[in-house]
This record gives sequence, structure tokens and C-alpha cells, in this order.
Amino acid sequence: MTRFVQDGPALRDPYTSDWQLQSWLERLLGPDGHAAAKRRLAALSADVLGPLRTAHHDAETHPPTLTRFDAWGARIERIDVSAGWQTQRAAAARHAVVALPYQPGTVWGARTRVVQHALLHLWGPESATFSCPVAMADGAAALLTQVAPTSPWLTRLTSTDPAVAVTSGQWMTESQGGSDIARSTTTARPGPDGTWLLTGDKWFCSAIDSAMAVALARPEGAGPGSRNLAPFLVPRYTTDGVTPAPGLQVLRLKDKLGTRAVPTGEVRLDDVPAIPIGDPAVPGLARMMTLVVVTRLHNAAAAAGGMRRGLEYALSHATNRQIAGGILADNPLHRATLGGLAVDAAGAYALAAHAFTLLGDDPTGDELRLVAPLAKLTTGRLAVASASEYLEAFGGAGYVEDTGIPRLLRDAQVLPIWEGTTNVLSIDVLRALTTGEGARPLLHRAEIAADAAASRLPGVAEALIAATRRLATDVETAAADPRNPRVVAGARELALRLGNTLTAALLLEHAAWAADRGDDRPALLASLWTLRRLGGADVSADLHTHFDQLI
Ligand code: UCC
Repeated sequence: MTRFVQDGPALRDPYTSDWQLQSWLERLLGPDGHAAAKRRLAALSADVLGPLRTAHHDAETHPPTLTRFDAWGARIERIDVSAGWQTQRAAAARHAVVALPYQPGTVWGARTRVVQHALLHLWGPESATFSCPVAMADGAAALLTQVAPTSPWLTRLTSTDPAVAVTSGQWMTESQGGSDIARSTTTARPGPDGTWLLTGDKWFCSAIDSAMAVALARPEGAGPGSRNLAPFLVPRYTTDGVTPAPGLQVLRLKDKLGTRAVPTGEVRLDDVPAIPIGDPAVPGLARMMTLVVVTRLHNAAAAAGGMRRGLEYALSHATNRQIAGGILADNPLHRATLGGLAVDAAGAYALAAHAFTLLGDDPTGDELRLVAPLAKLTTGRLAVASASEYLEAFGGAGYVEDTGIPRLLRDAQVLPIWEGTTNVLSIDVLRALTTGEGARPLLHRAEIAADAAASRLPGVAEALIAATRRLATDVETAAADPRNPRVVAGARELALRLGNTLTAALLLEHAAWAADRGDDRPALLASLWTLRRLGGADVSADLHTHFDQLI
């Protein structure tokens, strides 16, 4: 008897097979800038298809372990990670996924952040979530660049030499407070030689194997509330790089739903030496948020990258899979389903790329202050919904661990949780609407995009104009009385509408640029996003008909 065996999904070169990514890079970097980035992007793609895929699999199947004591009872606090995790660590340094924006005089100038985002987009889904320590290292580097540019830690965080490069943790969360950081009980008191000594418990410390962490603590004499907390740099090990810093204990590793290759620990600090980042006498939460804004953008990059990779796997399966009447990829309903996912993946990429563009252009501006939480929360929700569809697209195989497919959903689910949940970020959006001018450029951008689309895509322009008008009124109402319970209750809905509208504007902007160059595919993506997400239209027939142009 011949037994049927289904081929597993294949992965095409993630850079050369992604016309949408290439089209955006051509516009955001210009043809010369894109040409200058190609070698770098192609090299990373080649690694993703080869050693990094293998390393990813190894790290996922050999999760980290913590050994607290040796056989004789001596405290050793050793974290063992897989060879795959170490391969990812070296690749992150070599491919400069953290370092690139800190290198002086790159040809891309402020747009170096766009190239970095493209690298993350290609690498993240096959990184075994080493993208997490990378995110925190980038955040820590941004903070040190601003506050302590001569720190030797900055040199190491931004090194491309795997023997020198380090990553960072980010120790904010405590069990009693969670997102409410005001309830932190970790304290800091002056120690010898300008160091400070930190005491307290931290509850959710990802990449606990990193060489350093940025921890929030309340300096001696500081007032209550979150704003008076201050960031401190905690060297994780003594100078031998192995022995934990004095007073530092890793109580246990978390048993998480996903991101299983990432060692996430609970940490106890008992007079652990730390270096203040900035003046501890000056309220420091705002300083810490420099780091958090960067990690929130990486979160959006991880969401967009994961969505694109899930689509790639589902497409491959649909092309391989025979069903009654032919291959799955020819089935109109399946085409409409995958087409919708392609539109969502395009939207998530556009929003994440925009956020990274702002990070390069104006990192402290009001626009990024609003777009950072919007990008994080909008893409986080999309990523979970898409991942669920990707599993379903594989039928039963999508529910079986060793196909590697369930991981897509498990890993996507962290994206709307860490670095602030959807609701916490929606409240942050309200705060940004109240204290800054970020909504003005967003609404303006939407109006211009709608005007530009009016002659070519009248129905689409109409949907965007209607959504923008409604938003303008609702933003004004919310900003006037942000504590009103009705406004608070509607914060998530308002934030998602803002995120969806901004995405429509970004996709339409890109569509206009591409149409002038004879490419109508971006207009199709922009139209379908706008009609579906803003107009609530059923575009299934179009998704089926134009499927080949969407992917
Ligand atoms: O650590 C974690 C796991 C690590 C894993 C990392 C992986 C990364 C991604 C990977 C990709 C694969 S998770 C930790 C998650 N925790 C959070 O994200 C915190 C959630 N909570 C918030 O975001 C809250 O909004 C707070 C704590 C930031 C602020 O809430 P409060 O306590 O109510 O405070 P206020 O009163 O709203 O703000 C206090 C001060 C104000 O400054 P002043 O007093 O000078 O006016 C605010 O303007 O902080 C300022 N501030 C901000 N500044 C508040 N939010 C921001 C902001 N977003 N940007 C700038």
C-alpha cells in the first residue's frame, strides 16, 4: 500500500519573494538607498533560509533551564541555553540588527531605522524570539545614547562583533503592580564609588541571560508615583561574565505559553550594584520610556514580520495541497481567506515601517508619541487573529506541535501582552491625544491621502473621508475629557480606529507613488484594507479575483 505523505511548507527567500517589502524600501530609501541595502538584506535572507532556520528549530526544541545550586549546595544560578539560541545571538550582532542605527555616517541617514526594520522583518520569525533581547538592547542603547553616551555598555550593545556584543533585559514589572508601575517597591540607595544598590523583586524579566538589564527602582528620598522611579543599569554578572552579580538571584524561569526559547525569569535583588542612568534625583520614568518606545516598535515589527511569514507558510501549503477539484490555492474561498490575510500583513508592515521612519526622523516628537502605542496595539491584535487563521489554513496539521505551525499562534499571543496590553496602550493613546499634537499630522495625512485617491479610487476615498471626519470629532471629545468613563470605556475602539485609519492613509500614499511607476498592486491592497477595515465592506469576491496580485 502506498501511504500518502503531505509535503511540509517550504520557505522562499523572504526578501526576494516579498514584492511589497521591496516596493516600500524603494520609496522610503530611494533607489540608491535601496540598492545600498540590498547586500545586507540578501545576506540575512540567505542565513534565514539556512543556518538560522536550523538554529531557530534547535532553540525552540531545547528551551532554557535554570540550575540554582550545584551538587554540593553552592548557589550557582546557571542558565543553560541551546546552541541555536547562541547562533541567533551571534547572528544578531553580525547582521547589525541592533547596531545599524548607531553606526555613524550610514548612507541612509535618519532612514537607517527603515533598513533596520527591514532586517527585523526578515529575521524575526526565524529568530526563536531572539528578537526580544534585540528589542531591549536597542531600547537600552537609545536610552544610553540620550543620557550616557560615553558608557562602555553602549559600545557593547551596539557592537557587530559577536565576541563583544551584549544584549539587555528590561526589569520593570513587579508582581503586585503589573502594568501599574507606580506600585513598584524596588528601592535604590547610594553605594560605594558612585554605584547604587538595588533591593526588590522583579516579576517578568525576559532574556535573563543578558549581560545587563535596565531596572526601574525608587531612589532613596524620591516621592511616590511612577514618575519618580528611575532607570538603573544592572550588570548581570561579575567581571568573569559567569558568576551572577552579588545579591542577585534568579528565583525561577517562567513556564510561558510561547516564546519558549527566551529565558524569562523572576529576579530577587538584595543590594545589587547598579549604575544610575541619568540623575536619580530627577524623576526618571520619562527616561525609561525612551527604552519602552523602542521595544514597542520592535513589537510591531515582530507582529508584521510574523504575519508575513505565516502567510508564506500558508501559501506554500495551499499550493502543495490537493483537495476535491484541484489544489487548495485554486479554491475561491481559500483564496479569499488568504487574500484577506495578505491585506492585513501589508497593513501591519506599513504601520510598523512608518513607526520606524518616525523613530529615525523625530524620536521625541508628538507624532511618534502617538504612533508608538498605535502601531503596537493595532499590529498586536492583527497578529493574533492572523496567526489563528494560519493554523486553521493547515487544518489538523496546524494543531500538531512538531509541524512547527502552532508556535505561530503561541508566539503571536505575547505581542498584545508584553510591553503593555491593548487596554493599557489604549489609555496611553488617550494620554498622548491629551498632552500632544500627534493626532493633527495623523488626521492631516488621512485627508491628503483621501484627496489624492479621489479621482482614481472614489469609493475608497469616500470611506477614508468618512472615517477621518468621525475620528476628528471623537478625538476632540476624548482629548477634552479623557477621564470621563464613557471616553475610557471607548479608548480601545478609538485607538484601533486611529490605527486602522493611519494604516489606510499610509497604504494609499504608497499606492499613489507606485501607480505613477506603473504598479497597481499597492492600490489594490490599499483599497481592500480601507474598504474592509474602515468601510466594513465584504470584499471577498475581490480578494479571490485579485489574489495573485496581493501576494
Ligand atoms: O518588561 C516587560 C517584558 C519584556 C519583554 C520585552 C520584549 C520586547 C519586544 C519584542 C519583540 C519580539 S513587559 C513590561 C511591560 N510594562 C509596560 O509596558 C508598562 C505598562 N504601563 C504603562 O505603559 C503606563 O502607561 C506607565 C507605567 C508608563 C505610565 O502610567 P502611570 O503610572 O499612570 O503614569 P502617568 O502619570 O501617566 O505618567 C508618568 C510620567 C509622565 O511624565 P511627567 O510626570 O513628566 O508628565 C508621563 O508623561 O511618565 C510619562 N509617560 C510617558 N512618556 C507615560 N507614558 C509615557 C510614554 N509612553 N512615553 C513617554
